Amino acid sequence: MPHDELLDLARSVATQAAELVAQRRIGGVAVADRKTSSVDVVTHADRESEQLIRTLLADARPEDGFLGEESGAERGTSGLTWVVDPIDGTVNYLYGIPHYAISIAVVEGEPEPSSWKALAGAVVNLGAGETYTGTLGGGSHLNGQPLHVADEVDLSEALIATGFAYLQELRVEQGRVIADLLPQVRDIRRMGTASLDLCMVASGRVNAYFERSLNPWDHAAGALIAREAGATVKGRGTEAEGKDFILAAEPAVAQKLEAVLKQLNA
Ligand code: LIP
Repeated sequence: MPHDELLDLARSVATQAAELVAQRRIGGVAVADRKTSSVDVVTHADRESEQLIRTLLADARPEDGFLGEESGAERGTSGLTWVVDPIDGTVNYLYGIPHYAISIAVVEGEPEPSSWKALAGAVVNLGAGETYTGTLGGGSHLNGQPLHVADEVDLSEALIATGFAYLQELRVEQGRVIADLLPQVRDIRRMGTASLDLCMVASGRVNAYFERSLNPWDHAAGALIAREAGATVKGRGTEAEGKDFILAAEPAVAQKLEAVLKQLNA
């Protein structure tokens, strides 16, 4: 199937899930469960959204595999896997901050970020009326308009986005890194939705983004969108439960930030 058709499916399914999730927010949201720590929450809407996405994708492409935040992995036979975050930015969603997204990517190869190739991805932020899309070799777009990363800047003039893990030991480490990095850059943002942080690198709204301890569904679509907009996207596996470190920025900024983060043992 051509990448454009895969993208059409990703966008359509993500939009339907975004509508469901917005509907479920009316009247407020309650925590359904806690996951890796007391601050890592899941709502009923996360589960409903994933169920809807899973059903729609299975109806359209029954041979493909699936990897979702809430319901886990299922191997397919086609060599393609859909990697899904049914609500990225669940904490924002819980509090009614309109900065959360449905993130859907389709990848080729093993459903493991170090060995897969993302073919198409859509990140839908209904609150902002924004749909980010990307296809391998086809560029990335925001509501149909082509995206490009910001120009090179000195780190002292770079606006950097980051995020924090749910595990408290890691947060202590992340706080230390932020304290050392803050005086060296223009400012730091923690917006709470990794897929949108990557899309913001793609649109030039921030100069760079880095985060430790992400899961594949947090970055599968956003990393493709950022890369297709001209960003260098670097990831490495870490010892922490197979979670990822990711850094995305205009190539020269990425190099400078990577060097500083290395010095800080980030
Ligand atoms: C969350 C992110 C957030 C990041 C957290 C977490 P969730 O995803 O998008 O920005 O800092 O590490 O992964 O749990 O809302 O899907």
